[in-house]
Amino acid sequence: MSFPKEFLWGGATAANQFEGAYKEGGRGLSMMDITTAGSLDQSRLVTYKFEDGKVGRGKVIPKDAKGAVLPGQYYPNHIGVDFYHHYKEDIALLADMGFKVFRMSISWSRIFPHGDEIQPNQKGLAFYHSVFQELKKYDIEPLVTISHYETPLYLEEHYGGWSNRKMIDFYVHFAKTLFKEYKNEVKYWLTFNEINTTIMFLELSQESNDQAYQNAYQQLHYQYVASAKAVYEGHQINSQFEIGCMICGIVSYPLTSDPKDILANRYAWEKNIFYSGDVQCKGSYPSFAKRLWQEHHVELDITESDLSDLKKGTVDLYTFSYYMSSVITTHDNDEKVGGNFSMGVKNPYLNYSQWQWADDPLGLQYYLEMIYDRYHLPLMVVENGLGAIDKLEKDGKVHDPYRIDYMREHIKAMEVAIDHGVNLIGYTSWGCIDLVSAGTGQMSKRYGLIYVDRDDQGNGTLARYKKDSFYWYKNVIHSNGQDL
Ligand code: BGP
Repeated sequence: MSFPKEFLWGGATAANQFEGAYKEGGRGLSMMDITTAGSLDQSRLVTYKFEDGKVGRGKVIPKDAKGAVLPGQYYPNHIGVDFYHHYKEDIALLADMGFKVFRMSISWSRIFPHGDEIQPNQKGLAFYHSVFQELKKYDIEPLVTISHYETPLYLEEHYGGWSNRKMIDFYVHFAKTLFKEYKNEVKYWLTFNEINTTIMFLELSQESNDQAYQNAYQQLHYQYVASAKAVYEGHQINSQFEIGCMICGIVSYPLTSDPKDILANRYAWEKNIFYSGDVQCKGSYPSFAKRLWQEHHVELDITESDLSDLKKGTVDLYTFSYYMSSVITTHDNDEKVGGNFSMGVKNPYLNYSQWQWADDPLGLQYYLEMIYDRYHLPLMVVENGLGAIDKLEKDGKVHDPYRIDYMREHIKAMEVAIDHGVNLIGYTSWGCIDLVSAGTGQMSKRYGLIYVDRDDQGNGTLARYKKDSFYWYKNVIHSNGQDL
């Protein structure tokens, strides 16, 4: 049993949680810039109406009567961990660990401040050239997410965001601009981060009525078409590009052997995982889509040319995040799991993190084998890790054996899946450098192998420190996964 020689070991980040410099270099505002700490969980899926009657999805933007974004709120994403000014130092640290790949996203509003311009912001383009050049110095391959949970705020306010078909063109123009600009610097691309969460987390929202499903499925459809057109265009620009989908991979199990639970779990897989994967990997809607739409009386705007675009733009890679599994039941009175983004009922066989995320390495093996069997595409785990509260000791050390244990077991699970025939080509641990948590909007839920001195109130020097997991992961990479 061993990892292939060219296995892509590395780590992952997202611009809105990491980059900071939200007003520098000509960058426009993005939806995430108006997300206050801790508000994302409740507000991520809120559907709201603009004054002109258009329906948008996102947060209710905290504004005063004149329409200015309300001051006095804390916006951790504005600074992130300031990768914008620390990228040289950060990339040197990643290189020290022996990274082969670095997953990052490009901030859309840094390239198109409003989102509907024809000409890109040259300063924005230049920033990412500098990052890619720095990565190249150390032979680190960039893996770029084109849209990681952010759209320019202007597009939300003036077009209603993804409820509007026009978004397809704005997105494709953005993607094409990146493909042309970086065609010799970037080979691996992901179109949308965790595209399936639009549907997956809808039931957690207070507004999960038929109208919310109607909006969510429609927005998803436009995103699928946008993704497929981008894949197609990308291949015209550089046939060597490897362009993937990115799915939030939460394995679910039935709680009991009651056939009703078995069926409910199967339906959960279809809605949460297979719906998006099938469209993006197979190029058409699966047969069960009809049932899902009927369930909520959904009627979609889907044209003939959309269907042909979906066919022409299937992805080259299936990538996904994996943190936890969940349990589905039709029975009442079972203990519900709380915590950010976790759902279902408690699994008595598993341990839970402080945020109630079930620690389940076997679930990763299960997912890898299930998905590979379904699509036969190369797979990549592009997010995995343990969110925990870390302590910076006086001597500048951070002892995080819990993180090492978590990663070790998940890496072992990947190795078994590879041994069972799965074509897994890479692994990027989430938040390899501490960053702002998406779910809690705070710094204190940390994933990094590198500690960043910054707290939930925004205090701290932003200095970087190597955690114990840094040295451990360095060894894992050096031994190509043998020394765990
Ligand atoms: C995924 C997102 C990431 C990331 C991660 C951890 O859903 O793609 O952006 O943040 O989850 O979640 P959290 O930050 O809530 O712990």
